Amino acid sequence: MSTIDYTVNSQDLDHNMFAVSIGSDRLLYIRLPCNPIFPIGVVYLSDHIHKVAPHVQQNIFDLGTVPPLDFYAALDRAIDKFQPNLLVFSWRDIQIYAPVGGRGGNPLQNAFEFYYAKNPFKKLRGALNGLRLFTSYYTELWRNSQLIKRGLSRARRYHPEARAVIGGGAVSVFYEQLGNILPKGTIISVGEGESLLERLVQGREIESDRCYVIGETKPRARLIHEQPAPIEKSACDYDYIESIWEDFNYYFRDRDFYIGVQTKRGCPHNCCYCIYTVIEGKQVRINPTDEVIKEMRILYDRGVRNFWFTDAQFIPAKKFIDDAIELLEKVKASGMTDIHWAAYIRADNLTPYLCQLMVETGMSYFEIGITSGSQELVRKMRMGYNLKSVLQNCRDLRAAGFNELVSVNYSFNVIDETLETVRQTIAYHRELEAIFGADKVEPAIFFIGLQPHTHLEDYAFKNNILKEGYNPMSMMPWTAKKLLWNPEPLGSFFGEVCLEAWKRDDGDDFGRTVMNILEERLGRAPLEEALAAPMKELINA
Ligand code: B12
Ligand code: SF4
Repeated sequence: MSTIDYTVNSQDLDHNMFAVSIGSDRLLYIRLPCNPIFPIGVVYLSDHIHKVAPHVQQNIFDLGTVPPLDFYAALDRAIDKFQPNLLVFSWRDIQIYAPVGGRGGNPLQNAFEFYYAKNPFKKLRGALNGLRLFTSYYTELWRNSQLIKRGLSRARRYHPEARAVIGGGAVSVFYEQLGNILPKGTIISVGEGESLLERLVQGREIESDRCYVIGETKPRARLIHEQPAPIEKSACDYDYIESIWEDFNYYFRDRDFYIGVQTKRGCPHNCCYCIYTVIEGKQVRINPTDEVIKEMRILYDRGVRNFWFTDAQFIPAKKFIDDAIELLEKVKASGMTDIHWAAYIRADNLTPYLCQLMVETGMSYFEIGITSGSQELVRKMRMGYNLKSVLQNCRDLRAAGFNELVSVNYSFNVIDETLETVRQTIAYHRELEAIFGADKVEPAIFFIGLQPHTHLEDYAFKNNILKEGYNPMSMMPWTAKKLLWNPEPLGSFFGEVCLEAWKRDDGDDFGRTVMNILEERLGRAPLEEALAAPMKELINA
């Protein structure tokens, strides 16, 4: 049940008993502790609720801006001050496997030292650092569930009927597992939260939304695959946001922050390891460009110069090239000439004109998320990329004057990697270096963190790597080894190459060192081989 039910005595009325549901009208948004990334999710949610239900009182409290020792006391203060009857918790991220220093050091290095090091001292170092990471991971989970419990009981001092609802990126990925660690009665939301919150403030039923209530309902089968509610997005009213958020200026004081602006939702692709396409849905919904520009202008006038288009993909497919062009033409015409922007961009969906616009409007950072330089593997991973077009588009981008850093994401050993496909990836990478300049191309070596509800998870079941019912949130070393995807027979080889790279390098140039070691050991395939996908492989894929 989402609402407070007041049953009116039927004798007072001419007709039978009926129930009037009163919606929540004091919403406190609590962004759970997180590295300081602008909390665009709660900003958009509160903006939406203000537009559809202006009578509702709202307040934003961001634990991302609070020092850890003060978390509990600051939460108490925020609740005592605002006295909410609905606690809207937003949880951004849980998985922290990354090739860079994360909250617990360099998780990839720790894990690889523990799993693959032959030197016992290194193995021990990996184990100790891994233990630190393990402890901080479980402590964070426990702490967040404590914050939710504590917040709820504090709010009930003022409103005994107060409820908690939780959503955000981390919740969308792990909605099934989080039901085991959060308090009964908490509403767990999957994906976009606008329509659910709208229902909660309007006192409507919530069963048909993408959510479930711990202890009362079970998540429906395939809940995550349900389509999000269609919502037409308008420019965020930042004057209103400032009025409900005491620490609003935190992200505006330091000019280095990239402030999120969403230009569309959804991704039509099927990349085997990716869950965005399920969270946001396959149907791409474009936000009206005038509204996007209006929002950027509001932020610009407040001094913002760095924007992150937070779309799952800024140009999800060829048919959205015109939308990207329209948006960037309007950015250009708006006179915001000194801005920088970044986004996830599929480099196969560019045209020379779009490249020119990207450079002219201040695209300052470019990530090429191809995962592998072998066309054969890219197809097997269902990524739908044509690597030849990516190269051509990169040439166009360079010709348009792009001279900034390019990060190329490689995840080795996802599906059917062989030494030959590694040699192809090296060839592809060297070609990108030839286009942009070796000093401008940074290979970012990732290993995929396996996520639930993906094709890769199915593949792991079918190949007996994981068993149904495994816990995707587990960091127990034997499960974590499988989730930090690097299966044998090549797993130990990559483990050893990475260890060698960390030994040679002080950590700043890890990706380049890995590429160099791989080339020293395996050599380089001819580029044509990397770009070709043999038919027999496609049939088997
Ligand atoms: C853009 C993005 C980034 C950008 C952010 C740039 C910026 N300045 O904002 C960058 C590249 C920096 C980034 C980094 C990371 N990211 Co990221 N990122 C995304 C992405 C693609 C979009 C997030 C976003 O802003 N969306 C737009 C806003 C409006 O949506 P939102 O915040 O999710 O909020 C909506 C809903 O979640 C919901 N909602 C939110 N809160 C609540 C609360 C309630 C009660 C309800 C009902 C609903 C609700 O409603 C909101 C409005 O519709 C998502 C994937 C995705 N498609 O969602 C991953 C995602 C959030 N990232 C993720 C991760 C893990 C990371 C990293 C930790 C990766 C890493 N290992 O280093 C880092 C964090 C770095 C750091 N410093 O800590 C994960 C988090 C889940 C998890 N696996 O743990 C996601 C979900 C991707 C994934 N599937 O794994 N990321
Ligand atoms: S294109 Fe990007 S967002 Fe879309 S499914 Fe593939 S990896 Fe995910």
